[in-house]
Amino acid sequence: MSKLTHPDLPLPTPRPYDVDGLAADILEKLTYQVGKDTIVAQQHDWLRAVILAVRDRITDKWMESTRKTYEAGSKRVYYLSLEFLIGRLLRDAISNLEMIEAINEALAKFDVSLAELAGLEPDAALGNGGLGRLAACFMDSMATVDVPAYGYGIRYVNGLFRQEIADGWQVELPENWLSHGNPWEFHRRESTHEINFGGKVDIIEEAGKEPRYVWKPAERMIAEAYDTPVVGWRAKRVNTLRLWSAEPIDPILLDKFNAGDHIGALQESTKAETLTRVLYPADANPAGQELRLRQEYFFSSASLQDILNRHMQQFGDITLLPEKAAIHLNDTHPAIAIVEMMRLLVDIYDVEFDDAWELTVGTFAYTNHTLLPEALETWPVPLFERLFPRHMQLIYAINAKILLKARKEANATDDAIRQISLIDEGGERRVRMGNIAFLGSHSINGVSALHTELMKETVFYNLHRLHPDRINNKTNGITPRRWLKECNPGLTSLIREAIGDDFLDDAEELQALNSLAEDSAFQDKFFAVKRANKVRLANLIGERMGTRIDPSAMFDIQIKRIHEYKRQLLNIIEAVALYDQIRSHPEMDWVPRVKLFAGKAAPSYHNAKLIIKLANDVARVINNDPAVRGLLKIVFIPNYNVSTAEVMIPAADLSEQISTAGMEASGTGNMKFAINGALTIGTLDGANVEMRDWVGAENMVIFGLTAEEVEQARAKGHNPREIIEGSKELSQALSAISSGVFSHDDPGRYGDLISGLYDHDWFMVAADFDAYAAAQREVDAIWNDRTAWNVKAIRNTARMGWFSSDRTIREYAHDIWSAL
Ligand code: NBG
Repeated sequence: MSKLTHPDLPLPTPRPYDVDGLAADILEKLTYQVGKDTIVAQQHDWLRAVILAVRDRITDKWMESTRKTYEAGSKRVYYLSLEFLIGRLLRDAISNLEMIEAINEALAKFDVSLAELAGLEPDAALGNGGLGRLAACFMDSMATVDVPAYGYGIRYVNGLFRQEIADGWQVELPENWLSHGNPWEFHRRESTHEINFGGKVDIIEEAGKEPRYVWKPAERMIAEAYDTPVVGWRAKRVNTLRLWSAEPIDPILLDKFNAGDHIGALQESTKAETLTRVLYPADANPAGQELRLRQEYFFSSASLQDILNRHMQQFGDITLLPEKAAIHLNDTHPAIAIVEMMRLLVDIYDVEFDDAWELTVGTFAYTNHTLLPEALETWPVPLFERLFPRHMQLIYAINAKILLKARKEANATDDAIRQISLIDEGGERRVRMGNIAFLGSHSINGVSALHTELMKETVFYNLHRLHPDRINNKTNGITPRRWLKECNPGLTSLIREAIGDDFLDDAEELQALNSLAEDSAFQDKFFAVKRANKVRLANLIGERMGTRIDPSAMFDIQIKRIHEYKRQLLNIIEAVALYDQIRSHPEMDWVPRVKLFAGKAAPSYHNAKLIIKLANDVARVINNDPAVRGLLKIVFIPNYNVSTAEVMIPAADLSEQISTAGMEASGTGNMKFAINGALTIGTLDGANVEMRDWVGAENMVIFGLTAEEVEQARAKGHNPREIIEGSKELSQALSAISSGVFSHDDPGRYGDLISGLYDHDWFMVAADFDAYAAAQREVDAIWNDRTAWNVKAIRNTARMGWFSSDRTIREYAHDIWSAL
């Protein structure tokens, strides 16, 4: 038995949590790790010292957790994700370790403020949007509910781009989150794996034996691990986020260097460095470039080699894999891991092909995050073959096996066979990653009830018929630590005062607030907290943009990636219509509103970038029109990220969740707003549907076409022109935009955008406009009855506990991973 299974060697004495012990430790880190004297230390030095001191305490628990997992021979969960949108870690870690006060006091001894230091930490933005943030919430919840887990991903040097707004347009700049180093991570120079690309496959035939296939790659590099420990609530468990970085095998080719080719000498380094340099900035649509495919394989292969090594080291029996490891694919991005698993099992571990397939399917599970058909990744066969010749052979072999079975056992029709195949043969032949992910997994889940049902009817129609037991639903959730406790300390202390601390361990205990919803003293306090959060946001906007907003106005917020299906355009057009109304009817009692937008557009997504420009153009005109008398203000906050969300969400009165029904798989921002006491205006899309079930239809404002109605309208071809001409408000707003009222400098700027609405209106902006405008006036009416508004807001907080990612993770652990 190895030392790993008999850990009788001692662990160090855990680090102290008392104020003096902490202060001594921080000072020690500052001196010996950062190398600074207190009298010259800058804020960044203190930040580093504090992080190192906090990390030590996490590390103590990490060792314990790891030993526990080894000793118990527990099953481990491996969450493979190309994105982890983590944000800042310091406050989160201190909160989960329950040492906020102690650290505050310890730092006070040096006259240093924790809040100030925490604000200096860069955001780790290794993700685009919902999918990446979900992975980060899941890391927190897996540690919290005590699932032994590893997150596996890429350590991008440049995370999601920094967005600046120049003359109203989005400008992308590199984000360098590592510029001051990353004190959270441990660089594991010993945990490396070789990753190969290209070349050819040799077939070695010996009499009486199955032929062997030997991949002779053309390119080789190294994947090196960086580990960040992730601590769960009350430090119950610490798991590992392991991010891979590419390194050259030969950092410098000396023969080339000596021959005077100084640039060529570095070519291996450059190649490796490029691989893990940037996160692809496309959200919910495929990046489609060779480098992206290389990234996908690079991290999948490194992770699988790592997983199999660990498994064999501990259990010594490859057939135990499904019992001891659950590998989860976060979308199709790591789907190539299924083929890589087959390669490792068949070629390296000498497992029979059919047995290897059974082990693979038993181990893998896949979450689908979007129905947009164009977002299901596919790769041209020639590209795939060039980079992964052995994998291509395996794909053909798997495909033959599957199609034969489908024909024989399921009597699949020719058309069904075409849809099931791993290769798309219509036109240029392409490898279908969605089909690989589905067929190589024992569980395929959607992320909301509606999305899961639509998956069965649309993108996976034939695959679902072949395997009717595989698709299941796991409605998304959010971690209530970051998205309630830490981002909204005011509300958290109010709730603790009112109902005690149980909700901190089980968010569903928030239900106890229901009995206080009608209590006017509680309403006043709830309102006061919201007001303070709005002041905080107003200050941030003042500082960052020099724009003044009035905290007594309604804060109406839409923050998320900019996408046509998310319909920021609908929101802007409604603002234009409202602007018109306010000017034409100055006598009416308009509700003062601030409409806040933030979000990034994929750099290549033309219409999304135009929508950002439109928001800014409209804002400039409306905000400067004295006839509006400040009743309507529009603000586009640049560079939306996790930290900005943490300030905006607690300050929201109204949450805009207005996607075209059937198109938003779940949404998770919707949950964050509602738990912080915002009312939702939204369509019956994604998780909004289940939110309505939980918070009650009377506490949300739902409008617009249902998914079924959208489907019907598209099928029968609706007539948007007629709809627009039938709505005076809408046609006026559209003609103002398209005639250049908001773009004097370039009157034709929005011509195409608006004529798209007349011509096809794929996203049902025109079709839903009247319903949306009416819903907004309903919102105004509720706002005018302050008590009614407060009651609804409180009920939102009280009834959102089910949307905790702890609940989601427990469901994954029970139903998919068998890991609890
Ligand atoms: C996104 C969906 C969201 C969903 C998140 C997390 C992708 C591909 N999908 O609706 O658009 O909330 O995933 O599941 O980014």
